[in-house]
Amino acid sequence: MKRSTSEWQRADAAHYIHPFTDSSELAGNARIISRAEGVYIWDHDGKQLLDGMSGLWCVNIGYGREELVTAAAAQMRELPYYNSFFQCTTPATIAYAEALTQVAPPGFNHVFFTGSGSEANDTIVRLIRHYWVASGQPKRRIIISRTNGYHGSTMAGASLGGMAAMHAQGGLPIPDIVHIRQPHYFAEGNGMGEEAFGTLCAQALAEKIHELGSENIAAFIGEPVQGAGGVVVPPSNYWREVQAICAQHDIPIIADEVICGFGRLGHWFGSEHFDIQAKLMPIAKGMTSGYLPMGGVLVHDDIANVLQEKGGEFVHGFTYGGHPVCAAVGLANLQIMHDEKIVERVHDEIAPYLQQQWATLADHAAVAAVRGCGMVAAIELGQKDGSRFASTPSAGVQCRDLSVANGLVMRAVGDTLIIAPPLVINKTQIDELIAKARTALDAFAAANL
Ligand code: PXG
Repeated sequence: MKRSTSEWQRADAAHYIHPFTDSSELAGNARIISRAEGVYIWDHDGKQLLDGMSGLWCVNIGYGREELVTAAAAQMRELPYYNSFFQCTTPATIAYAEALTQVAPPGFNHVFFTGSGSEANDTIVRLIRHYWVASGQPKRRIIISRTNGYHGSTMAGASLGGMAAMHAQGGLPIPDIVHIRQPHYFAEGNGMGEEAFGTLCAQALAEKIHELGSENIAAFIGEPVQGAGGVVVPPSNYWREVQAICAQHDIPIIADEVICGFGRLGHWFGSEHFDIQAKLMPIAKGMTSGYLPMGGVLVHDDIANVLQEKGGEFVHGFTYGGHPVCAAVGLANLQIMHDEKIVERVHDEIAPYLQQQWATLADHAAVAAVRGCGMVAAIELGQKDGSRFASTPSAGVQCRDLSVANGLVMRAVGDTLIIAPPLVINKTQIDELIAKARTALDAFAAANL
């Protein structure tokens, strides 16, 4: 359908309720993205943008990959849909489950498929409590999570998440989910050493376990690096200490790999970067590089075996769980990751280059701090002493809008600018990204400082 940008915007405002959007602010101004290729997207007026966010942290292999189109079309012709209920499944679903467990860390030999990361986390809440009942410890129901974590938008996903604004809508969190402090050094470190701060945050977990009683705790959940919370990279000792505390109390760790999985941190899974020995891993996004919606839960043998022996029927499932077309696209995506050695290339070459170049922005007058890990990175906008700018609109909104106007998609989380570019970005394109980010910062500084 051929329409002008303003015609699309009018129809959008009239009929479409956007997620995470104040529609009174949107008021017919939606950015209409019409096509994409490689690491670039084009809006409806033909303006080209470098996609510094991989869509929404998901288009890891870049746009325009014919292999995925071919895989989807072939699967649709052969078998567009069949379910995994009532002891059925499809070859594509099985092949993808097998291929996923081959790239997962040792001990992860099973996967439960869902339609999204949120559904994966909902599945986990039921699955882990069911596991403890089957293990003869039914009191273990409480899941400990973290403030400012993000685990999805469904009732359980948003409850696991630690976003106050989300809890305020819809009466969340649901019972038996509690939150401890996040390991956000820039925001909460108060000048103490980074490792000391890491210990303080890990100790918050020990204290919570002591308060609630380990016999009542089902699991601890966390993103290896918090994504939506603002690319919060924990102090290097944090996960090691969390791991030890959980081991001491026999509390399984759920590593939410929805963003960090599939090469984002330079390993197949973010857990491997931090040496987290998880028992459950929600996955989504990078499974299909966002070409089709898909999620899942990777289940460690320690849990899968108990469920298989003593769990009986797991009374849970989604119509589209293990969808054969999504599975075929997931398989083609994995094949590209293998053939092009994408994880190795990110680890050895591209992530180090991105982080090295990103770090050069630290000298800018508008930048208080920079950080990053693998293919995610953040800039804290502010004075060198860490204080924020008092500008209106906020520094984050201004810099993000200047960046987009200048041809680079960055995302603002408050006054934190974040990026998560496609894993296939090359060094020349990274140079372009850094130059465009600097231009946006210069324009912000010229208008405000
Ligand atoms: N876990 C994590 C760690 C996520 O980042 C989900 C679960 C939920 O996945 P689904 O597929 O249900 O969206 C996510 C999703 C943002 C933003 O503002 C991030 C996500 C979703 C929407 C917005 O950065 N991540």
